[in-house]
Amino acid sequence: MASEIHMPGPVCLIENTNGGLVVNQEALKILSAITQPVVVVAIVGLYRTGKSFLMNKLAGKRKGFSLGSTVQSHTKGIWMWCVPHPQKPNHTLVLLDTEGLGDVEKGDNQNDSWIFALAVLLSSTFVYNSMGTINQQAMDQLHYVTELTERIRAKSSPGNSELEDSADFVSFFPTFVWTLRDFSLELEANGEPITADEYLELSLKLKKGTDEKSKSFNEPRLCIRKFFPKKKCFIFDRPAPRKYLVQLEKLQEEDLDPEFREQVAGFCSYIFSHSKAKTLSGGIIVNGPRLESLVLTYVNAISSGDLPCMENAVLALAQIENSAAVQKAVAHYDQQMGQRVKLPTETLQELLDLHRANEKEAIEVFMKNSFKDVEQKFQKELGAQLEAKRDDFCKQNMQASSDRCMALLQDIFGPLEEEVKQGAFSKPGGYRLFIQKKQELKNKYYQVPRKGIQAEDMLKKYLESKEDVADALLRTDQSLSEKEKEIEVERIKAESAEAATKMLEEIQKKNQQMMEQKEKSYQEHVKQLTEKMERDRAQLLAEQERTLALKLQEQERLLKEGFQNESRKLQQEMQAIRMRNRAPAGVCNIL
Ligand SMILES: Nc1nc2c(ncn2[C@@H]2O[C@H](COP(=O)(O)OP(=O)(O)OP(=O)(O)O)[C@@H](O)[C@H]2O)c(=O)[nH]1
Ligand SMILES: [Mg+2]
Repeated sequence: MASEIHMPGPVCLIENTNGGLVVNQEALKILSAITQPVVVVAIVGLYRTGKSFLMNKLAGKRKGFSLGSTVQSHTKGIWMWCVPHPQKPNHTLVLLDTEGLGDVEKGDNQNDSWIFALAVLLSSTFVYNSMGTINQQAMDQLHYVTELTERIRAKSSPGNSELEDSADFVSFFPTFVWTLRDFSLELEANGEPITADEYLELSLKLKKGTDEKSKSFNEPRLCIRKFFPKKKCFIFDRPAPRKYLVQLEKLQEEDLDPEFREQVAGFCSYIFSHSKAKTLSGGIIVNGPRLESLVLTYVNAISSGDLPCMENAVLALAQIENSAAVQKAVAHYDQQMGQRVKLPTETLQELLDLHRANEKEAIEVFMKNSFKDVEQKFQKELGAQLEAKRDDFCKQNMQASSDRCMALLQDIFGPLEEEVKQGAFSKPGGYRLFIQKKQELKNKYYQVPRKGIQAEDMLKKYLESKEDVADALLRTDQSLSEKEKEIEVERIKAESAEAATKMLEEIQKKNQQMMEQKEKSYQEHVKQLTEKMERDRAQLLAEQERTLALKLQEQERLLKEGFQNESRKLQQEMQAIRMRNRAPAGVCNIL
């Protein structure tokens, strides 16, 4: 089991210095060590509205994110606190506290927009915090939502229309939670009590009319409804009498207003039980290193003047992970081959069969650990590496066989060579005796197992190198007639021609086996790729179905409220999503 994170306090994740956003390396290092899926909760809102205080509650601590007690904005940039998830085992809760929006002293709201956009991009639950009721002022402050289309791109392809692009937001965007602080009204509509969620829905109702006023009234509401189909609202009483507010964190829990404490408990309980692990398109569950990569890609894009693009961030992540997946797959192959293969193998087929079994496993490891492998760049790389490894094994196998055969030949024929040297066969009838002895030793050689694929070749070469010895014995053997010697010479010639043919056949067979293996490797790659593409497609379709269902709900609501135009726009977005649902690309020419 992965060890639990222990961070005594928050650290700055993204610094906001002199108008620029800079990623803090210390925070990245912390993220890189979190192997568990992360539930990312970000809070955003006007400055001095108790955001840091509420985030500390989520961390289960009285102190942590630093609070300010003056009217000046306090938190700068984006701060991060990773804690073990209080309810989901093996998950880490990542709390992101952001710099308050709208501080007039800063005078630059460029950065505010980026902080808002980054919080949306990085979180799985996005908490928007404001003071008092949802009035027009609160809505106006949410103009950042309307700017999101200018701040974020979903798809990287330049041909993507803005319509199509924002249609994709929904599937990538976090759940929206609105927290209303110092809420002093009764939750009622037409004299009936209503829930906070109903209050939010009512507040998001559109106004009829085409005049500028109605348009600016409707715009943020439409955007929230469109981008965040999943919404939730929490109201909070004032936590303590005014004079204590500046030193809230010094107060004991029981000194806080009981209603407020209950509301905080309700909010925390909802977040803990409902906030999901951050998930990217394609069902990719984000862990620490993945969140690290997202932070880097988005901040780099913003710093270099580009729009952060969700698809690019996933692709950048894929590059890192697919490259690691190739290494993991190759390491698996190496380890398995190391364990299972004993060189030399009896036959080439034996080695190729082992290669094939381990290659299959290696491709499986790659498929499990890779995603969005554009044009199969990394799979091809894996294929090339495995092929090189296979060739290397074949070479090693040959060498091991040659070495073993060489030693064996020395062992078996050594004594015969010695006898020849001592003249044991230099006598009448010696030649026949020599041939008989040689045949016996050949049989002995054949009987030794696991000589490997070079057995014939090495024997042939050895015997060829000793041909002149046999030749000399034949020529000098006085017991044989000239005729008999001629017949013997012919027999030797025929024997060696037969051996040459056999060798040639062997080579052809080996080539054939290698060709067949290459074809099988290719088929294995294609098979596993096809299966993965089918799984990915099913996942994509399921994702799109969920998105479409959410959009349909909203579209029907708009229609019911009498906003035909808006409803039609949404319908067009849905159409754009469906259009993309074309048949998957064939696999055959991909690899
Ligand atoms: N009235 C009121 N004050 C609160 C509440 N929660 C916290 N405070 C106080 O408001 C002040 C600001 O709280 P912070 O949590 O620092 O607010 P913030 O939104 O993080 O502020 P910035 O970081 O500047 O954006 C502190 O003195 C808190 O004690 C609340 O619910 N209502
Ligand atoms: Mg703060």
